[in-house]
Amino acid sequence: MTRAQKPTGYDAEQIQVLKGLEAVRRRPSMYIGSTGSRGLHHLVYEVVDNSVDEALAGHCDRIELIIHPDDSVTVKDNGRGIPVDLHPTERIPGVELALTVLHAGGKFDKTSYKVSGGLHGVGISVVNALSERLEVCVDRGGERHHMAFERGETSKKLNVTGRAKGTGTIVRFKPDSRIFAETRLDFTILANRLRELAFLNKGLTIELADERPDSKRQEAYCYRGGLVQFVEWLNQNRKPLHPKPITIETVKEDVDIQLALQYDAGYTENTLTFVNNISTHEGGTHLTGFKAALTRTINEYAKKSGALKKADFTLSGDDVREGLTAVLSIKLREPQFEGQTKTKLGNGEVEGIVKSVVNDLLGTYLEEHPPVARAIVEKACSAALAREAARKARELVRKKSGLDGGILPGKLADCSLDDPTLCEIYLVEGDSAGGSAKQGRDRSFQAILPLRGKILNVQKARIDKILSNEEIRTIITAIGTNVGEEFKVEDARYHKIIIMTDADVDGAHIRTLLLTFFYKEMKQLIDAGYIYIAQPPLFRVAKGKEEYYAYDEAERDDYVNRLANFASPVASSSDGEGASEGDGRAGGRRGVVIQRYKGLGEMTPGQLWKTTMDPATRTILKVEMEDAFEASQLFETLMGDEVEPRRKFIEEHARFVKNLDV
Ligand code: 0RA
Repeated sequence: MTRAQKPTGYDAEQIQVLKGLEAVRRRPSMYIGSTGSRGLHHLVYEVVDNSVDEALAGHCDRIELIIHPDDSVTVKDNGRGIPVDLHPTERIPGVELALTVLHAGGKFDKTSYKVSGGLHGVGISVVNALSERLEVCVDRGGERHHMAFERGETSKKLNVTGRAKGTGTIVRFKPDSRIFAETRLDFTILANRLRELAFLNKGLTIELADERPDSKRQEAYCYRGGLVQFVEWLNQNRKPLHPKPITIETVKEDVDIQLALQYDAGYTENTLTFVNNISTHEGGTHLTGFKAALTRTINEYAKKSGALKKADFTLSGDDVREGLTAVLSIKLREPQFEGQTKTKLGNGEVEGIVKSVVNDLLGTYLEEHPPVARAIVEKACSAALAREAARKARELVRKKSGLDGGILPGKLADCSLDDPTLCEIYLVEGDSAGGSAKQGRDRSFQAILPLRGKILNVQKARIDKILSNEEIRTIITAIGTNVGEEFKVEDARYHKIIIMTDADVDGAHIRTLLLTFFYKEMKQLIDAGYIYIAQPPLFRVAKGKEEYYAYDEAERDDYVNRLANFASPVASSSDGEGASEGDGRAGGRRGVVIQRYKGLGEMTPGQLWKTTMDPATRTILKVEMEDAFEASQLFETLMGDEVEPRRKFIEEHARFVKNLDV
């Protein structure tokens, strides 16, 4: 709307206002993304962001949140307070303007770092429009001012309710249950974002109190160390290569740049980037500049220090980011957000600015800290060597594979059919179980590959090491797809790859390792639904010629009771071993025999077929990868240095396999 058309009377102004907020109520998703949980929490972020803007402008160092029992939220800050005087051209109080006019937030103050675009920064009026009720208190000029709204419409005009000591703003709002299907806020979701904000804004105190009776709790975040503490927090479960994160803080051409980074002994990269406190998941020009500078600076140091003298290669970006945890947070005046989810920074000028700053300051840092620099360069060089070795190993696998005219592994008992859609391969733990499986199988469509326990050693290895492991190479060759860049899902020789391990800790270990390997190097096999886990029984319960196989203790006890002709139930001891057997086999109650299978090898070929391999009667679990992010987190746990989370994961292993009857 141009100036000339703009209505000038107060009433006309009000009509425009109501139209604006009505538009928000009619199509809330346009403004807050969704009316689900994300949108609901977004309302809180919107209000908090306004307080953080005050902090960024240097006028606020404390923000308090309260989640009330009625699902309303209070956000309180000690900033300057939203202006209460009449706006010179709009002729309504500033606070009313901010709460009733779309995008009015920036109209007062163009000097601070404000957000434009993205989901954030839509303005506090959107929160008002989507709240059953909203109340605002402003302490300013020695007075407390109050105003209230219902579904965006003024219910109590601005008035002075008393005296005020300092300055600040309190906003309390209750998300509208007519708009949001669920109005219950999640403490953890809010806590994570508020903690992140506290890391990103050094020295800012953020308190969160939950006053709902069923989830009463309180947390406070304040980090004097800012991003350094953020990186330390991210790295809490890792082994750092150098004791303190490297940090850069500067302002160049009006762009505030903060960076903290630390390397650990692992192989994964974890770089988080933010623009004006908003996470830029999709990266953008700031990330590009940072990566370019990191690669350049480390290569330069490596050359100067002589580490790369003999080697005739340069360190790649992947090499210098192996084991890196970094947080890059920049603030600038007019960010442009692009990409699918508007989380990619588009401002072209930022790339060069970040690049030159990181080049300069990281270069200086490395010069001044030779031990840290050496550790990083060494790490990157070893990553480069590993990458080269991995390439060669993959080549080797390719050359040895059937496709290149090579031979299939000698240990593989292949099936006779050629059609991969009909064929299955069992990866079987141990030679003895492998032998039973070979004898018990239907050789027309079932192939057997026995594995030895050795592969356990590669659990924490890099890919070149993994590929130098013979068992792994045998698996790859048998499956026929190759790995890494040469992987081709259409070359799979079997459309069911069934992991069959003992039901003990070693078995779980081997299964975990194989899944980790498939996840890292042959992910598409999981996507394609080709990976399965066999379900051998744990018990055989028999009386005379009648026999049953049980897959857990409860089932075992059922069968025992059935066979004992409904005699008194068999007592279960607390270790879960149940009935009366000693070392696995014993005469139970009234002639009932319970056999506990300690390993697959204890089953006869006939039993193995009947219980675990016959498609007509077996159960196999398909390995699913519904949520790649969560999966990678789980695998991170498995591959990481900490033992405890890994042990826990193995115990809860069933979480990422889904029951599927085939
Ligand atoms: C516009 C201008 C000024 C402050 C604010 C808005 C402001 C908004 C919110 C929202 C929550 N807390 C807030 N605190 C401040 C600056 C006014 C001045 O110059 O004093």
